[in-house]
Amino acid sequence: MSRSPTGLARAAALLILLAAAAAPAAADWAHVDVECESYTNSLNIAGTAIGGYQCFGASGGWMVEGVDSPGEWIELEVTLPQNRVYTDSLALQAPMGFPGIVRLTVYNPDPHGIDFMTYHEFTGAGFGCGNPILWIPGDSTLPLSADTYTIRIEHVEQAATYLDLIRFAWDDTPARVTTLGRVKALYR
Ligand SMILES: [Ca+2]
Ligand SMILES: [Ca+2]
Repeated sequence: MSRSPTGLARAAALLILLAAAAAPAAADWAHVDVECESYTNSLNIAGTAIGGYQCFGASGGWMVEGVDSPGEWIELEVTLPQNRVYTDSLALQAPMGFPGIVRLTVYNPDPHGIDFMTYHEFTGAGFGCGNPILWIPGDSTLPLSADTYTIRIEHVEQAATYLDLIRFAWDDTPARVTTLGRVKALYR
């Protein structure tokens, strides 16, 4: 049995199409960053007062100091551009060798209820300029619609925390859908 050149070309095209459909798409992560020093509200209970801490090594040149007692928090606004499953990470510092936990809560503005929480568990590597700023991922994902949210970052346990930046990231890989109609079209 022989195939016409056109038939061979169609078969080759089909194989290429199927290979493309089967190949895993490389992740293309997009993100939105919010500087912690842009906080709009805060609660200080004890210890050092909450305020800006200037440091050339920090994102935007500033961090937030004084989030050092359980129950203390800062609040910020973030606008998420798409309906996505987001991951969040916090850039922070804490005293060398001290463990700590910070909770991030996402409030839907209307109605103003709690939508999601993630916990960030870390061990400090020193704080102040010249010490590393750690990226600590949240412990769960955040399926959120495109909207403006209030974010609360709250001290839960132990180590004093210097807060630098929040990053919300999502996989922005374009969908590559191969429909049955496209495959059939090759044989018409
Ligand atoms: Ca404090
Ligand atoms: Ca910052």
